Amino acid sequence: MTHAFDQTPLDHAAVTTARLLALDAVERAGSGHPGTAAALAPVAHLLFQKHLRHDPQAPDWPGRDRFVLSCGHASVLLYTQLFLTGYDVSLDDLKAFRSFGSRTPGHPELGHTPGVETTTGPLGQGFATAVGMAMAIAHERAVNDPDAAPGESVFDRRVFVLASDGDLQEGLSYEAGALAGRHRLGGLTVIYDDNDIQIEGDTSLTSSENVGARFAAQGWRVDHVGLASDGDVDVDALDEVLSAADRRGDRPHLVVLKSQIAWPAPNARNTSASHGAPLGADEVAATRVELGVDSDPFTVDDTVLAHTRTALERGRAAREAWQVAADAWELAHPVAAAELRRSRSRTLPADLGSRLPVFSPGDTLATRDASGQVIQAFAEALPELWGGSADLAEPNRTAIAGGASFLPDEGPGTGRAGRNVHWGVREGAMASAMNGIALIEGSRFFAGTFLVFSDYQRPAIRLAALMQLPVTYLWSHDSVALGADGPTHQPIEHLASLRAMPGFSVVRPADGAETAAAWLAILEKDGPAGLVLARQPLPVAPTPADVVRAGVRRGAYVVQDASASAGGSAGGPAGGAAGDPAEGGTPDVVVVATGSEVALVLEAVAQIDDLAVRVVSMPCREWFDAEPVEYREQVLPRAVSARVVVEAAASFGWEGVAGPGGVIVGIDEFGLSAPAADALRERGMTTERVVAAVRAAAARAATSVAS
Ligand SMILES: Cc1ncc(C[n+]2csc(CCOP(=O)(O)OP(=O)(O)O)c2C)c(N)n1
Ligand SMILES: [Mg+2]
Repeated sequence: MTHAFDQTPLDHAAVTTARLLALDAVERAGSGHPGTAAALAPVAHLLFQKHLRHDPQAPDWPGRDRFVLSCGHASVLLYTQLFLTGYDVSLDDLKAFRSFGSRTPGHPELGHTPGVETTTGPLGQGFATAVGMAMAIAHERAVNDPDAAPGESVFDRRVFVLASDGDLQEGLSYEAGALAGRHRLGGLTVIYDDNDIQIEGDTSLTSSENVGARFAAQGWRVDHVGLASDGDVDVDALDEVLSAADRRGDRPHLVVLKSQIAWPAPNARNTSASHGAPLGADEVAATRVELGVDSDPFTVDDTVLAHTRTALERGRAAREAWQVAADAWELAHPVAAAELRRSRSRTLPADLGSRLPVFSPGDTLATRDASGQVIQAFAEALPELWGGSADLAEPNRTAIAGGASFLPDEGPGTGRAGRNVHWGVREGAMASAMNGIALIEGSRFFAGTFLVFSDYQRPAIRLAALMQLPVTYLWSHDSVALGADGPTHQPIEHLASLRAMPGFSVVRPADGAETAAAWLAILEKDGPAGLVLARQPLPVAPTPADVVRAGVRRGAYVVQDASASAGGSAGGPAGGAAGDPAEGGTPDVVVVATGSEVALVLEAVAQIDDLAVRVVSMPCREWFDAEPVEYREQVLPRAVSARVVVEAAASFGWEGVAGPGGVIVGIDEFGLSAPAADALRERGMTTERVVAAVRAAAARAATSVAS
């Protein structure tokens, strides 16, 4: 038997208050998105007062359900609920909506506002992030509490999403919806605000699809809720379908909810104009009349507030009850509990570094292969490590050997505790969902594809960087050296474009030893990073392991130095360089290379015996830039203007490292279809070109000194 939300007059008053607060906040800010916030106030009230399990005073409580406002433009809808239910968001915060330094920014931003679970605004992202949250929750439950009855585990948490037309028009929602359906993510509920309005007008301008049928075809349970007789959303009917949908459901749930944007504003309702601009004082006043209230802006009646703040008591009670169950689980599962505490606190086992596979000078292997081996080693030590690839697990080397496939339990080799996620050819949804997985906190997750297809992931990478989420991309096939698949598959501009993104680390190791060190550093630094991996075998440089480990962590280090006093005799491996990279004195020329080009450079400079050439490997510019100036000066002395940078990719962005006297050996055109050796030669990745560049840089420096 279902039961409708027993709305009291106080609930109605609370919804009216929420509607008007949203309109008032937008008026005061002079900008914002009032229409949807006003129309959906009853929906948000229903969720925050009844369906969402949350404690406003404990916004980080791990047992809470998650709410994702995918249509982030309606942020004031969320802020209003956060204020009314008793989060650390005040009426003054609502008055400061969209202003500098406020807790109530234009779009919800993680870390800005207690109760905001993820940054949203780029349409489609919140929806796909929520799919990842539901995946991570299902995984965590299966790992830790597989025997609990459905709905009875402390790990059962639900994810609620509000999505708009734009969210579901984005192709990303197709990918993410398909994944949620395939994985039968019962903990996911999406309320689709089917208001037939978007910025340019009626959605019939752009869409004729049956959205509900689309999701049903993807395996979702779909319900439809029409308008109430007065034109408001039918919150009772919504409550019924939410209550009826099995809380322990074995399918994600979409509710196609009819609404009228800006209802009940008498003139603005149902107009696209109400989407993204203040309604105006007259229309807000008319809305007050429509609602039968005669109040000043930002008025909140004490009895209304007392009513909405009953959420505090309910939240506390829910959390305490949950805590009792969580304590019981801990007592019964001490080992798993200790692991969970460790992984949620983002602590790594102290001996992790000693578990890394060792790659020694003389070994030759592709960095993607080295990464694959590191994954196996880490998978043993880190139960929280899981990952997958967008249908490229083999070429990306992302499979965890012996790990099951993350799927509903469908027989041997499957199950939600599975550590290998098969994303299908859905790079975008994989990336967005990885953000959601990271937001559930206990996991360490990696996602693989070819570097060239990072373009499909960029919006999610950007959000990961903005939120500083610990996501790890594994991008293999990192240059024209992937060969005969040709220019469509050969990345050129990707490294530069990814490096241009603030807060994201692009890590391109030179060989197996650097790859192992890079993986460790990525986990230790615990921020958003992409590990860029080569397909072709590469020799491990003759650098001592401790130098590599320390140097990679710092982003750049001297791989080989040359003694200036020796008049250009190559100094050999930088044995003592960890402590004193400048040991060999000031070089004539510094050559900086990343990834596969380090080996190329070492080969090239072996042919130069009349100049003191230092070779610097720079696997991560962002990490190097964060080092103290003294270290950077040691590695790249300002006094040496003769610099060469070598990277088999667009030269764009290297000017700062090369300096005015420097030479950049890059590839500033698309690649070509040819075996690796031919492709490299045709695009100028040759020892001859490197040698010529070193000589040119040295000559330039000599001229500028002379002049
Ligand atoms: C990826 C992306 N493209 C464009 C926008 C700009 N934008 C914000 S809302 C919106 C569409 C509004 O229509 P709808 O999603 O139906 O929201 P409603 O007005 O009904 O709340 C657009 C194009 C955006 N936020 N994200
Ligand atoms: Mg709309």
